[in-house]
Amino acid sequence: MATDAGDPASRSGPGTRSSKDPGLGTGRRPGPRSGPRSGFPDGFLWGVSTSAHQIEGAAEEREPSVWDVFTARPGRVKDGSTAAVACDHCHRYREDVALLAGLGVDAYRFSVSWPRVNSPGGLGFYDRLVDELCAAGVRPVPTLFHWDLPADLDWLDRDTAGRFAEHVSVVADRLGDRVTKWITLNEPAEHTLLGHALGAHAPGRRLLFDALPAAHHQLLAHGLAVRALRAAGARDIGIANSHSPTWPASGDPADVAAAEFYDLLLNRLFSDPVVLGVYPEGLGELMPGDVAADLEVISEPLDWYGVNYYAPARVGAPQEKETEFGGLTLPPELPFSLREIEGRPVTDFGWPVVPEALTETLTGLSARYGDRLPPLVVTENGCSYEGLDDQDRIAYLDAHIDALRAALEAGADVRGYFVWSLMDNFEWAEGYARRFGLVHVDFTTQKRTPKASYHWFRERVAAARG
Ligand code: IFM
Repeated sequence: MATDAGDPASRSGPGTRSSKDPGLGTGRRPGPRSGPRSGFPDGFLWGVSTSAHQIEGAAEEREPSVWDVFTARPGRVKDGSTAAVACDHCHRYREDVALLAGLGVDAYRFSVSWPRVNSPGGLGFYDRLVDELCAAGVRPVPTLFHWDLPADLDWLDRDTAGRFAEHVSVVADRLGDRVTKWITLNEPAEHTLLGHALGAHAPGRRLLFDALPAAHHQLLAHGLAVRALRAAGARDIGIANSHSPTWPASGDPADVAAAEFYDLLLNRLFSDPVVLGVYPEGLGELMPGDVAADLEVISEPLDWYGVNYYAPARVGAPQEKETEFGGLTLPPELPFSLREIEGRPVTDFGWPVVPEALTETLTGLSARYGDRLPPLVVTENGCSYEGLDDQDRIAYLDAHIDALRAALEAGADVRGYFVWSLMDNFEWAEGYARRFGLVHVDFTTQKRTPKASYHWFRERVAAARG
């Protein structure tokens, strides 16, 4: 196995615990599960996340997705790369599962590629992966859609929602004897905004508000998927929605109104229908079809609600000209503008590090939805930094885990935390330039090397269980 447990990068860090390094491959340690002493409830789920298109490679063994079409167009991915090989995970999954076992996590969140499932032998890969995870004592938590839509489908078509439910039934029938925890969709907000409204992600459309049907059809697909999973006997179902607290750029009423609208569009557009069965004010009218009937489906009860959190947004009144922000080109037609959050460290991606906004997200969701909100799980949290001795990542994760604990203390019902990501991977329009992994991947040799954060996270999890 091309790992390096003896890497000097593994030996120190701000949060490094003093207990003896058990080395890779040890698996989960015996002893008490998490308990009140650590501040985390019994059964709290510790995990890491990835997605199919970002790690699997083996593109020639599956049908194309919208991302293959998008990356083939010049200039769409910053370093000109594609995910054709990525981490070659399809051929190296055993090594990657050994890394998960060595990390001592309870669960692994990965995604099932719909184009691969449509291809001969595609489901067999997930069969083998799930078997390997179960044998290693790591609970498989598949996401059923993480942006890699089959190239011949389109979220602007209502039919895609029904096709998704069929795909979900096929996957659940094959894996449901070993998989008990499921995620329907990953971040429909980003897939709508970046992929359909601003054109920065696949399928590369720049429709602005005409992208809203893509959001509605994904939400409908989510509800139909919940029904399909229940029909297949699943009892532990969630969604992974992104949430960013939205801070007005100033107290000026125009900035406050713009921030409120941004919150509606990026956060509540995706949580209100799922949790409450309603669209936020003014947005339901813009959706296609029999919206009231669809909302019944979209609000199928969930067992838990997943939150992907990275950073808050600072939002101001619209600007008169096109602006660039965080690699996005924002047209003046948008009723808001994005502003820098000053005075904070930033990741290599330029995202501000604001751990207390995770507390705000979790407590804010609890306050808004009260008894209607199922238990929360942080399904993604992480940061991009270079290097094997990634002390900045350790500091980021440590502070965010503390922020999660603060939310627990404030009464939020949070049942799990997943780091994004197990290993460096294809970061969409950024290509391989952003490294989010606990494990370094050399994309030339495919050598995996656990970073300092890998060793640190293993100890952090063990201490939290203790
Ligand atoms: O890499 C992505 C992931 O696919 C979805 N959530 C955000 C991550 C970091 O950008």
